[in-house]
Amino acid sequence: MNRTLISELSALEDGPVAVAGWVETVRDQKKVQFLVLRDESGAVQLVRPRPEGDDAISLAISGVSLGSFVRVEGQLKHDERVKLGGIEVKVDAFDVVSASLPEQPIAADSSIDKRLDHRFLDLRNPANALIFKVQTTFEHALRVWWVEHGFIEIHTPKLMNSPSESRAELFQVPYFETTAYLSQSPQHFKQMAQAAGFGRIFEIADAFRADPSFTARHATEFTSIDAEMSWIDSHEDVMAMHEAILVAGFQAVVDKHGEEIERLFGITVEVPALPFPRIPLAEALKIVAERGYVVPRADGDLDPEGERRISAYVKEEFGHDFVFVTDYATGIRPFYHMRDADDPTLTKSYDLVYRGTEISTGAQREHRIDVLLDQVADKGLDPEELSSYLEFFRYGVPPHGGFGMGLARVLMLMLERSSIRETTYLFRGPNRLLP
Ligand code: AMO
Repeated sequence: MNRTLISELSALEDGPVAVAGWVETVRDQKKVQFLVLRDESGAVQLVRPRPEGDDAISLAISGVSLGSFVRVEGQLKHDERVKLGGIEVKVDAFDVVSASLPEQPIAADSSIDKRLDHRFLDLRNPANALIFKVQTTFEHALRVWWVEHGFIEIHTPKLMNSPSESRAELFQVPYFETTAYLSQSPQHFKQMAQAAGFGRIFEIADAFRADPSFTARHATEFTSIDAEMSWIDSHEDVMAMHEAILVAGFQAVVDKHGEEIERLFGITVEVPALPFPRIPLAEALKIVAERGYVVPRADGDLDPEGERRISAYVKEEFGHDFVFVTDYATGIRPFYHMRDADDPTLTKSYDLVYRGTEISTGAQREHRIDVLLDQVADKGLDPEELSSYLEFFRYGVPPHGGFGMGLARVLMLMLERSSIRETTYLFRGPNRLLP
């Protein structure tokens, strides 16, 4: 008999079915044995009246350890009195396909570190699995949007011969006779695609940062959502694309998982309204200062508290969870950001802040080689080290811009989880290389 997914049982008529999954609970009573069986789609109650003097099936049920994977054949019966979905399966055959050790090493209230040590068990929790169903839907919606708008998907190398962002937070790996760097961002290669005449590209892939911090939003390896497009007039065109893909992604998540998210997390995901508010950085700093918080950073950037405060303001004023903070000062942006023609102390760039946390950086890039070389010099960088990147611009590149966005941060904030450890399949941090 073919296996039926548990979620599909309720639509079937009473009769024979086969189901398979892992044993979540057993109530081994004298007269009747009850189990809850869970698979990737849901849970169902199994029931077996205990025969006089037991038999092979009742002994197998009594002996099965929680978490074991089993295959069951039986009779599906609709019965309103059954709390779990109004159905149950009366067991005819019970096969322990892969037994679990008897003691479960984690419980729902174990510490996050302990849970991550046994992540495969942690992910059996339907709420944790839901995060990755949401992730799939979200990424798919972004891809669909990009494909429908003529973007090409690229896969760029993660082994590099030069740093992709800055010399800070750089992983070095021995590479035959030389040293390679793990890619911190596909920045160089997404811009190369503009020189290649691809027009519009995206990539969803790993990025690596040797960042020693232990915050809720930093990992040493994370999935970066990147896009880059040619023939823009300013960073405004990038922001317009950026907010459009987010709306598409959120809409798909709400449509497909809204109810389950409410049920398992007790929260309502809302599709953000267009356009997202935009506030120049200088104004954002002024707003948070007027509201009692002077950002204590010499470089003039927002700090995490400043991000929380500007988000709180935007929520109050505009009822919005997102804000594009724009026009960052040249001193706190990388050399490749285009500077404002009227005010070269500013860049044509933005950060996207969602519910108080930065989720993305975007900008128009400098595509004019002479200006780019000036900016490299201005930042005190070595043009020799950047020679492969600079080469792209010597044969013509259209005006272009794009953004990079951390996937796990978006999910953490969307689903109101406490850390990207919860929204990353397998988290990597300074103290974690396992599992
Ligand atoms: P940036 O360095 O701001 O920009 O990174 C973009 C986004 O990537 C995510 N991110 C991280 N997520 C988890 N752990 C980390 N250690 C980490 N570092 C960054 C954040 C961040 O907003 N090349 C530019 C982007 C561009 O201009 O296209 C870049 O990498 O969500």
